[in-house]
Amino acid sequence: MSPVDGRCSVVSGHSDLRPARGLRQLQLVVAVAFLIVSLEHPVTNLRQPRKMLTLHYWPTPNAHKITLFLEEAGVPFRIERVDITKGDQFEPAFLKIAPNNRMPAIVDDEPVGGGESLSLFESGAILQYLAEKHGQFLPADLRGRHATLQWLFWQMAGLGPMLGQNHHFNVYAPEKIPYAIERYVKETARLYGVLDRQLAMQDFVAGNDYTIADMACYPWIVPHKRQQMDLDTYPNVKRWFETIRARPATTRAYAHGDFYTPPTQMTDAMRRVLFGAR
Ligand SMILES: N[C@@H](CCC(=O)N[C@@H](CS)C(=O)NCC(=O)O)C(=O)O
Repeated sequence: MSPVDGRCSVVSGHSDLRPARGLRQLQLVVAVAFLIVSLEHPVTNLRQPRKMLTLHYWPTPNAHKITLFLEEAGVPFRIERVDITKGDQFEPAFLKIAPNNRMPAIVDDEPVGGGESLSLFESGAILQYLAEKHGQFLPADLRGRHATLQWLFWQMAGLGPMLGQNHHFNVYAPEKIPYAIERYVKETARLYGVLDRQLAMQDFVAGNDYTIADMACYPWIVPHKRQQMDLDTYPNVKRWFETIRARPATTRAYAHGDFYTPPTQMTDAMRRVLFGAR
C-alpha cells in the first residue's frame, strides 16, 4: 500500500513518517504544558474530585430554564441526566437532593463562603440562587429585584402548573375530557393575556432587561401550539418570544437536550412512571 493511502499511513511505522527529533521534543513540551494547564483549568480540571456545578436534567421546560441561565451567564457546569420517562427521579441518590422526585435540581460544590456542597430543587429557587451567586439577571435595586421575583413566582405558581395541566389533558390523557381541556385552555389563554399586557409596557417581563423571570416563562411558551395558543393573538408575547429565541445562549441552552427525541405517543410504561402517583 502506498504511504499516501489514508487507511495505512497512520499504522505504517515507516521511519520516514516519524517527526524529526527536535519536533518530537517540542510536541512533548506542548503536551506537558497542556496537562499542567488542564489540571487547574475550571472546565478541564483533571484533579479529582472535580469541583463543579452539576445540573440534574432532562430536556423539559423546567430544566430548560436552568440551562438558559447557565449559558447566558457563562457558568461552567456538567449535566447528570435524570431520565424521567424511565423512573430515574425515584432513585434514592436523586431523592436525597430532590425529595419531590422532580427535576431539575443542582448540586453546587462551590457555594459562596465555602463549606459543604449545596443542593437545591425547584427551578424558581435554583434560578434565584444562581442569579444571586453570579450577580446576573436579577436587578440589585429594591423595585427591580421584587418585580423580577414577583413574575418568577407568577410563573412558578400559575403559568407553569396551569400550562402543565393543559399539556396533560390536551396531549397525554388517554381519555379526552372536554371539560378539563376547556378549563385549562381557557386558563392558558387568560395567562397569555396577562403576559401580553405586561409585555405591551416594556421589553421584558419584569422591566426593560432580560431577567430570570423571562428565563422561567420562555420555555413554557415554546410549546404554544400544543397548548392550542396562536401567538398572532398575543403580539407582545410574540415579539418577546422571538427576541429570546434569537439569543445565542438560548440556542446553546436547548442544544443540551438534542440527544433526546420525545416519542410522538406516550407509551403505557412511560404513563405508569410519570402518572402512577408513586
Ligand atoms: N415546580 C417544579 C416542577 C418540576 C417538574 O414538574 N419536573 C418534571 C418535568 S418538567 C418532572 O421531573 N417530572 C417527573 C415526574 O413527574 O415523575 C420545578 O419548577 O422545578
